[in-house]
Amino acid sequence: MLTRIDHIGIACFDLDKTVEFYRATYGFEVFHSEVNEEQGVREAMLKINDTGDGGASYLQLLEPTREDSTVAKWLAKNGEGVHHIAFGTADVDGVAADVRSKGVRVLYPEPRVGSMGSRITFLHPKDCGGVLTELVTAAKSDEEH
Ligand code: CMX
Ligand code: CO
Repeated sequence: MLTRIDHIGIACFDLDKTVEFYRATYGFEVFHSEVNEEQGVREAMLKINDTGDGGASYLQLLEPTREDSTVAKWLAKNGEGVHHIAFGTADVDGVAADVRSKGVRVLYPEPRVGSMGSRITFLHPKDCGGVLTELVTAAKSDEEH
């Protein structure tokens, strides 16, 4: 079951500048930042609200760390903007299997490591009406089980 919007992923050329825009314009502060070498991104998570299912909602600001990363490729083609949406679930494996059985391409055979130790996978945008869609199980909900 999908229980919330975990985050909206926003691709940018300059993470520090984009963080400053969200701070100055809306007052959002960086809750967490990290580099995910596997995904080829430097990222900042801006927390928008807390929910009761072990996760929360965030904006995920993404700057590519290398030219051959998916985000660098996307930025070169589209410029800055909304890159993907992510739904939260307590069971990323179960939701991925369910969605796969409905004919939607799930990009990874097994979930990989995402922000803050979460487990993530992606659905192909061409099977989702042009929307790159991520599924996330927050690390915190795992710990609580
Ligand atoms: N949203 C919507 N459509 C997208 C897209 C996106 N973010 N990225 C690519 N596409 C579309 C392209 O426009 C292209 O469409 P056309 O053929 O009509 O031109 C098609 O998908 C293929 O795109 P591509 O540029 O050739 O890119 P690839 O096929 O090499 O990669 C994808 C696309 C989805 C497989 C790849 O981006 C991917 O593996 N994404 C998942 C990982 C990821 O995005 N990581 C960064 C975020 C990390 C995080 O959230 O933690
Ligand atoms: Co994401």
